[in-house]
Amino acid sequence: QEEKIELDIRGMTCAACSTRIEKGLSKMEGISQANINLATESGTVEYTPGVVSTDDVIEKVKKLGYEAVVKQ
Ligand code: 9UX
Repeated sequence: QEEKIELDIRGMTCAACSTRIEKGLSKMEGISQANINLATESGTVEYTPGVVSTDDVIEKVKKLGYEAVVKQ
């Protein structure tokens, strides 16, 4: 069963940044969809718990050079 999380993302400065994050996340096992919005500095990620965790998602965004926080 997939779940969806909403993220706040800081550090994006051009439209290619959001595309970079989307592509990087989409490549991960357990992630079916990633939509990142530069203008609102946020995004949604659909994932399968047990295959990938929210911590994995945040870590990946950090490795790409941005900061992500799960919206509560
Ligand atoms: Mo645009 Mo973002 O050149 O890392 S891709 S600043």
